[in-house]
Amino acid sequence: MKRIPVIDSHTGGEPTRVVLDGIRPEELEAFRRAILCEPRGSDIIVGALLVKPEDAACTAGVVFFNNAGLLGMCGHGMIGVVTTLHHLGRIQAGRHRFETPVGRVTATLHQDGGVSVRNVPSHRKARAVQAGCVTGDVAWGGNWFFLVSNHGLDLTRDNIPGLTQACLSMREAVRAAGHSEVDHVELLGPPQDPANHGRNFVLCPGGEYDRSPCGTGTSAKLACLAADGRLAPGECWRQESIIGSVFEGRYEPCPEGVIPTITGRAFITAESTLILDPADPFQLGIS
Ligand code: PYC
Repeated sequence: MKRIPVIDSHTGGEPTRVVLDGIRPEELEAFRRAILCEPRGSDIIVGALLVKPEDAACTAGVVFFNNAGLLGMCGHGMIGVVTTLHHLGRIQAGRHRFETPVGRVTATLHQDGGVSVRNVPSHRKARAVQAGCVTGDVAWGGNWFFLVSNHGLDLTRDNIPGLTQACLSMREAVRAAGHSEVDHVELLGPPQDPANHGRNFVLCPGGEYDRSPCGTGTSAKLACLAADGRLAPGECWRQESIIGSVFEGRYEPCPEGVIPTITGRAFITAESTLILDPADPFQLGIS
């Protein structure tokens, strides 16, 4: 039997499963779906494998993964990792550095349990790209996004199946328009709560939607707002998700574009050990 200790949390409704041990980075692809997907989990979980950092000044290296493959960075996931390490007594309030496959990020754990993630440099690559019947911006926030405002759709929970289908078509169209790097689609609209500045619906690469406002998606949005001169450095942008959870975003200018800082909060939901029994025909997940 293979045993994999994990801690589960959610950040604004979006789950993170932190793998504490039992998997070497080179084994991750073989066990990725066993860790996340049915029958032990679901397609919406994002995994975070903790690895030894190359730089000893970093708390850990983190490899994020989902039902479709690896993620560059993950904002909600990093908030989950910091909350998990604090839950385990491995870190205390203060600043902590982490290595990710797309660069180093700094996370500050606040006394009230909130976490601010200073993300990798983010930028808008292309403005007003025509993709089928919509136009949108292609931007990097630690993952690649196609951000669309003129979709004409209601950003409401009862419309999630329709939003999902629309995003899948838009992703195909923007890739066909020459942006093959795009794997996330972010629909933007007005907030439901007037305390916030915008609402989003983010479709992730494996066809599931982000329950949180998406840390890397909010970073891509900040890069676009900065490029359009619509948000000043240091000014707060409150991004609401499709289920109403909120991240606060701010940016500092940098030569590549902006360095976003995203603030949110995670809650621990489970401490467990996954068991992979060689006699189980579905030990590696249901594919
Ligand atoms: O918070 O960056 C994020 C994220 C990416 C995919 C799911 N959540």
